[in-house]
Amino acid sequence: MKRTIRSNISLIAVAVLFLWMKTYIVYKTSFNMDIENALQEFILLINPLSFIMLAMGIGFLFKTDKTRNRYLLFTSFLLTFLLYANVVFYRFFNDFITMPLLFQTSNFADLGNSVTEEFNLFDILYFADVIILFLLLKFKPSIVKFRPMSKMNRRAYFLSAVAIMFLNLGLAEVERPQLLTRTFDREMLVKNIGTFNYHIYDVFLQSKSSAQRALADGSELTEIENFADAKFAEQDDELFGIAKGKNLIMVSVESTQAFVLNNEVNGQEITPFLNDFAKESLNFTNFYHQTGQGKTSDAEFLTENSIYPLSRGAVFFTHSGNEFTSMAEKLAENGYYSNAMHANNKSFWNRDIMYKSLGYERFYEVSDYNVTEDNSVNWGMKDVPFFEQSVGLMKDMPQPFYSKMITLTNHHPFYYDEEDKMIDEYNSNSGTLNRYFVTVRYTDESLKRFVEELKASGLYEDSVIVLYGDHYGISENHNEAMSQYLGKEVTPFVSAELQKVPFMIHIPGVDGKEISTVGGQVDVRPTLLHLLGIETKGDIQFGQDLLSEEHESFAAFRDGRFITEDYVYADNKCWDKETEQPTDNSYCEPYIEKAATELSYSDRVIYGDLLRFYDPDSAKKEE
Ligand code: GP9
Ligand code: MN
Repeated sequence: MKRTIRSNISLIAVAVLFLWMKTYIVYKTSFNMDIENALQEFILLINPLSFIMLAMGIGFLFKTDKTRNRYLLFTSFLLTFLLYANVVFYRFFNDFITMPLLFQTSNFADLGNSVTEEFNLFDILYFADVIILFLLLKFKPSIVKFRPMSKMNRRAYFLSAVAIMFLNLGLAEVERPQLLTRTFDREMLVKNIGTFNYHIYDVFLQSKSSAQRALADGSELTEIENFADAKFAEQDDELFGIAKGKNLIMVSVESTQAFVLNNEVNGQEITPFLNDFAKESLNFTNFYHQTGQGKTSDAEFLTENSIYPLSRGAVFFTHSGNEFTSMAEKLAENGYYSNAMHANNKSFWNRDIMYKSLGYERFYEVSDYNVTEDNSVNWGMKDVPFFEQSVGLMKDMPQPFYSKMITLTNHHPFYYDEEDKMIDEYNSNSGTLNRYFVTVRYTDESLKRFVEELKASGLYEDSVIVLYGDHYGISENHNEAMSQYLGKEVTPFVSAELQKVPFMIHIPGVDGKEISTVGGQVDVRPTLLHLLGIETKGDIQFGQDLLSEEHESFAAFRDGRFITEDYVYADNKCWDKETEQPTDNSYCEPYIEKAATELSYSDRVIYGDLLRFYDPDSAKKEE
């Protein structure tokens, strides 16, 4: 009896079970993953299984016990080693290993030291199952005997592995829509698809971009340089350098669309502070976001580089190893202390890595803030304490500084604490839109308090304050409620116009002014640098200074739509801005080509990592 039970334990089943259970235990003990509900827990439990089954399943193909045993042991060891490497890395960096990170050789010196300090004698426990498997195979091979399977059973084994993978991906999609195309946070990826699949996905992203990069050479850049030079809009002499030497504080205001400005809900003003602040600022009233799937990070990418983000995926993830000539870097070269402030997990949108490529000297992230249950809601720390603590940090910064700040409270699903509710919810069939007004109002209040604190600290007079909306907050899924609010149908024209976001530049001592030229986030870099008295001629930029006489009214969206002075191109139709109705397509035709050329040049810069061939000094000499 005893004998049959023993010989019934299949070696492959043992190898799978050991590694599966261990991975789950490691998830629970060595990584700090927030699990919010039973579904997430279930996903976490099953996510390593399909990969492990497939990897160990290869064992069926070996003909002799010896080679098969070696393969299974080696695979157990290798996968354990990968898991363990992540554990050690996580102890220090609170993050998972990525391929671009392994290629960032300049970080290796720091990394080596931090990693060796994180080893621990008890870590041998991570390998316990591999050791047990080894001992069993060596001394008690009869216990874990390989049981050959019939062809049909083997097929069933592989089919169930694939089925589990699809179940996992399906559940992950429910839990986090567009998980892979948007490539959110790495923690979220590991939580949903599992650590092993995550590494495969990461290798895929890496090899794809390496191939495109490898095929590129410097000659491509010349064509793009010519394009950028032809596009350059000469700065206005009177405005150039008007804010020279001042600090630059740029706030990415989460999910804030322009339609809330100077508008009411239930008779209550939605953004009283922004409405006043706009009057004291250079206020751009036809400014559009141009983001794609990378959302907030795409807005950051656009404003920093004056290059478009990608049409799929987030460039912060896919091309974080590229060379850039960002605003942060340029300001640092001009004596600024460039930094970013955002009280969220630093690896969200791969910021911890991308910010280094963008040349920020410091990233003030969640661990730099005092975040408590009380001062958090929805996605994390509330905007009021975020700004309050940020001013505290700013007081100690060397001046002039450039701080890029990102708010968080007004984020989908727009949950708020009752105590922060300053206006009533709207009443429609969309809870999202109803709550949106309340959280926008809260963020407006937080900005008001921020400016008050800057005044109290003495920083206000020495600082240019820039506010921009990162992207839409209300998607087209809420068109019915939106049309109820706007009192008109949300046609493709209205939808495109809803992509307008606030953009205001406040310069102490400079009168406010409304500027109605059509522009977008891609125009931010040259506009701001020129105000700070820094030339951008010769830089590879796809945007233009919005304050230049030569600025052309135009904003291309990442999905092929665009806006001109008089027309909106959406849903393959040309809409007349005045009548808000479709008109003859020929009015838009010349711009269709223009938008496509511009976006494709921009994509080539990213895919080919072309800025690595760019030499600013030689560009200057040629002038
Ligand atoms: C998270 C925040 C939100 O750190 O920037 O990102 P989003 O989902 O808006 O792109
Ligand atoms: Mn955002």
